[in-house]
Amino acid sequence: MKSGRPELDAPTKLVGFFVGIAFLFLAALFVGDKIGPDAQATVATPHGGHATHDETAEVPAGLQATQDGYALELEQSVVESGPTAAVNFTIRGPDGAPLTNFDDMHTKDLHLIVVRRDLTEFQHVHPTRNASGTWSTALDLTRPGPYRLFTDFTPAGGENITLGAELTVPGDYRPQPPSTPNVTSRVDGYTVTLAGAVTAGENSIVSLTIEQNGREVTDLEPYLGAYGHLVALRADDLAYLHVHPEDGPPGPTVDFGVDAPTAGTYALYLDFQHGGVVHTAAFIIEVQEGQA
Ligand SMILES: [Cu+2]
Repeated sequence: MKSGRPELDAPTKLVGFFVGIAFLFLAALFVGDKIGPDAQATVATPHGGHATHDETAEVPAGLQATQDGYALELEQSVVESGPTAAVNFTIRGPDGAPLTNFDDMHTKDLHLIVVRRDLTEFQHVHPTRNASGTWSTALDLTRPGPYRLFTDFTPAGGENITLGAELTVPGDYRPQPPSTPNVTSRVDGYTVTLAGAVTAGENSIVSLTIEQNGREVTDLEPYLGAYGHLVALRADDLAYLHVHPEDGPPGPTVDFGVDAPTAGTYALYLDFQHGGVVHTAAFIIEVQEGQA
């Protein structure tokens, strides 16, 4: 005669085992259902907030040499210092062939923006493309150092895209200390004043007022289809922002819509044409945190 706790017979143990497995399986399904899609849908942003998956998928422009099947290939990533340094590159399309069909953007097929890493050199040029799809230009690379090149273009029938690539000019590089914010820029006898706060995550309007010898300039000449062209870069990583010129008179004030993805320090470069010459005014601004 047995005493104490009765032992289960073998079939009962087996049933218990299968019930247990089934329970674990269901529990796993339940947990997976709870954390799976939600965990994917919510991704932490660099500043600790949360955004939907779709929003974080939109990486700022200019940080990649390859994006959406398009690739920027520099013929040389090291170029000797000089005032008219030859730079050649190719944009390859999703089929791997050099891209030769572009949609006109601000009157050009492609805009090449060149900055030195310490933000003290800026060039905006329009290279020429040969029949095989190779783009060529001459850059003023007198000052050695690391440079970033941005190609801003729209494939025919496609979306605007900005690819970025690194270029090094060997030599004695003495990076300038980070600039402090400035809303006044003096260039070639002009004084350009920036007004308007930029808020992260919003389309913010900045107004640039141009004076020459203390008098407001009201006869700006069209440049790239507007009375000015503005480039905005995030100082930390040289992310390239979307900037849209607003319609307005030929001075003294030109407005732009700026989309800054995050708070922090940004460099702004305004190209404007007056007296048949293109001038560039440079600014450093602090973008403020948006409403979460
Ligand atoms: Cu351009």
